[in-house]
Amino acid sequence: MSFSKKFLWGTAFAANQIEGAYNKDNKGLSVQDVLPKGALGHIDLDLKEFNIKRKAIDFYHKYQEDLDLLSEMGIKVLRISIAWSRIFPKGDETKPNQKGLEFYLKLFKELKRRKIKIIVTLCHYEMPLHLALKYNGFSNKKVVKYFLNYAEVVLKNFNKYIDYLVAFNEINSLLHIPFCNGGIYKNQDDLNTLYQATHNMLYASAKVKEIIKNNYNHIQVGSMVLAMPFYTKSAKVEDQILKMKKEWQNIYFTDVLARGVYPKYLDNYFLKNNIKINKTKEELEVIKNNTVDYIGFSYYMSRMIDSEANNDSKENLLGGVEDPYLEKNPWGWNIDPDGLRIALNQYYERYQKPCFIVENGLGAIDKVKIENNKKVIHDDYRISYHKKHINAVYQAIEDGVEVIGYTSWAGIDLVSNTKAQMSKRYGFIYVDLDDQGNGSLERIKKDSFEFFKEVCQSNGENCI
Ligand code: BGP
Repeated sequence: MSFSKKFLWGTAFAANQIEGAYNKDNKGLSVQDVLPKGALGHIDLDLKEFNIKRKAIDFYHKYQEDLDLLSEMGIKVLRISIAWSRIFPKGDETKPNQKGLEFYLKLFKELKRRKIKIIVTLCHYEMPLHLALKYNGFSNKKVVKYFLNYAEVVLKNFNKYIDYLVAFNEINSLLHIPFCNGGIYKNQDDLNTLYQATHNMLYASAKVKEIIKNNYNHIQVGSMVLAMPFYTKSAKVEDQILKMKKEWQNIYFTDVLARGVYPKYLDNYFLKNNIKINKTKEELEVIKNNTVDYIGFSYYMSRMIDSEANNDSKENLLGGVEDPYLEKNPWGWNIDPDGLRIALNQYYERYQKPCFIVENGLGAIDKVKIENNKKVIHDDYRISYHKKHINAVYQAIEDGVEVIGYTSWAGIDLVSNTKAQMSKRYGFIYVDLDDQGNGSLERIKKDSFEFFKEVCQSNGENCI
């Protein structure tokens, strides 16, 4: 058995983590511009603190050079996101910013010319700041209207370039990073506000699918959730019950998107906790009739849970306790390739829809060395991470799971989301930039560049 000839190998990134040029060509501020320490940090509305995302790796000006390198690697697909605040600087305007559209048109044309397929994320953790401050983000249905207007503009202008689409990045992380994900500025601990926002986003996602189905049905629409299988610390029944409940909190997003109905366990959770959500009949109809074509998800790690401990650690977004059986990266994220096989099997068994791994990678500290007058980065740890995870995908395919593709996070070093650090590096291509914003922005191929090139060329054979 081998990977199907149609399997899509590629890489992924998000506008706010690479583009920089945060106020160029009429771009408005996004929630990212006021998160100087990343998604888990505080909000700095005065923009007084240094925020590396405003500069990032300057993809806005260097995209040609970067696409040359990615083409050399032989990727078949690239997942990009569009910065909403480049198209609608404040978010509630009626007419789009032409300069923003021009930038993405250039980018799409370049990708087409290079025969690279495109996955678009409409909102990857970067709502226009104005929508967060004035309307409290997605907790307000007006923001759904503005988002759908933005989605229609993107689709009208770029539909012929887009192959796959997801509306929101890691929609399920809203409960954990509400400001970064959904622009929830006020009442971040209020369950009504949070669950109303998740409903509004689930509806908006289904509505985008409806627009696509009716007008641009060559585009496949997927979910995009943060997958994180849970293991229990012990075989005790209390741990198993906790696992079930924790999974509900995560899986209900794909349950709604893939099955088109709210699961009973969630309705009951709302009743029990006196959570009252405004869901209209029309919205529920749209959700019912516009389920996703594939299950897109990111996978970084699994988590261990323990009914006798506090499982609320925020560092990895979904919480949990220390897992003594797994290696970790320097940020404490578990390294668990088998967890990816488990996640793939769980999604496929539950929905029988093809899966697409749209993010998977290792954050690590890389060192540049000089050898024979050449700068080199020996990142064997990253090669090993991807090799094992791709092998796990292969095993899942052997188990019977249908998988569309694998886009690594990320082809090029970029600013980390949770910590806003450059030193947490993910790329196969190094970028000379440190956490304080110093550096020439030079791009240097790491050892993993050749490895992933071989993955693309051999159709994954070097990992099985
Ligand atoms: C996912 C996000 C990405 C990315 C990745 C790694 O949750 O979709 O935007 O950043 O995690 O996380 P971090 O950058 O915090 O290491």
